[in-house]
Amino acid sequence: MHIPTRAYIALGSNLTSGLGDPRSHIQAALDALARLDRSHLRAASTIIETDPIGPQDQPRYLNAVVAIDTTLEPRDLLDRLLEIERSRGRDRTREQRWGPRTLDLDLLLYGDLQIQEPGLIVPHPRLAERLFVLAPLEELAPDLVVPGLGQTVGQLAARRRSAL
Ligand code: ROI
Repeated sequence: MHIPTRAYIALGSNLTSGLGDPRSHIQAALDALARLDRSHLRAASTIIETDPIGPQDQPRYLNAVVAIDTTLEPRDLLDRLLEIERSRGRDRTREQRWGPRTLDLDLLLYGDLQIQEPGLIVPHPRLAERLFVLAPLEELAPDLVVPGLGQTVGQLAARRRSAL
């Protein structure tokens, strides 16, 4: 057993499906993350309602961020996240880029690792642009310095707010 790594995961949903509405998708994801193997859920932000970024002709989103401590490798963690998405009916092969989704789980940060692999870029490449990620992340970790950016989450959020 090695030492767990603190990872941050973003949750988003703006679509009702046969399985439920956005709040139920977020709740199901939180439950699944709380049960994740080789991992402990350490903190969950409040669930916020946000205007869609990207195409505007879609419903508002619910967004949240969680912190976990995990001994899963990044790729294994990503696979678990995609599995949870699929359990809520998400089919990434049949959707438009930046369109509505039942459940979106993004691996934002994995300790201080920087990873550039097909399908797995950490820190998440659009983290600093997205207040719907920065605001809930700031609740959990305002003083965390984002690897590669050299700024804290709080600084990035403030910068983003003043750019709006
Ligand atoms: N906009 C908001 N507000 N929240 C999201 O989670 C979200 N996810 C997306 C795009 C389409 C970029 N817009 C979003 O994937």
